[in-house]
Amino acid sequence: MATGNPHKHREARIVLMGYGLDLRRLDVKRLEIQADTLEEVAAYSVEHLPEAEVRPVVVEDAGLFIHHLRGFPGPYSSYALRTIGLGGVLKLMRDVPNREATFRSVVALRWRGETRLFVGEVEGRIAEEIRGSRGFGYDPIFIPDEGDGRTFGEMDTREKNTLSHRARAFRRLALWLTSP
Ligand code: ITT
Repeated sequence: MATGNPHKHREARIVLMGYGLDLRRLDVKRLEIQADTLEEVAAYSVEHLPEAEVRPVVVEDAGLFIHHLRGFPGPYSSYALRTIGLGGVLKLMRDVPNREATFRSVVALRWRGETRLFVGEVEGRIAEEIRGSRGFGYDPIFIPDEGDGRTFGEMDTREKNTLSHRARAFRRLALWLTSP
């Protein structure tokens, strides 16, 4: 898995371990284009990785889509985090009753000259304030609908993996790899 983010690798590795698959981290900077869909970003990244010529490689592109903001930051999630940060997102959502959001993950596998995409999503809502210090990125402001009201930032990795967009996408990848 080519990623500069060790949290993402750790979460994905735990999911794949459950299927008897080993996921090593390639600490290379993946080429990240700016595009309107996670699918385009993930596919472009994996298709421009020299390592993908010699072994199966995955990259994952994730994003938080806030419904009231018509899907912003979506594919621009890392830019938004670097610029306005969690505080800025909460400010945009101040006194907004519709707090629904979708976290999406697109995993692109490059193997034997072909690209295959696996998608995972989780529905939730944006918290009123920052809660929890676990996880990374938007975890302290995302409350999954199927949880007990805690943010991802208040859950350990195992709990986050029962619900998360990333775990869902990587489970789909694992099922595809292990199906006869
Ligand atoms: P790589 O591109 O090197 O894989 P990244 O952290 O930039 O690592 P993404 O582009 O996929 O990963 O993520 C876009 C942004 O969304 C980035 O700011 C992440 O911190 C954030 N993000 C992604 N997955 C997340 C998750 O499970 N929980 C919270 N924030 C997440």
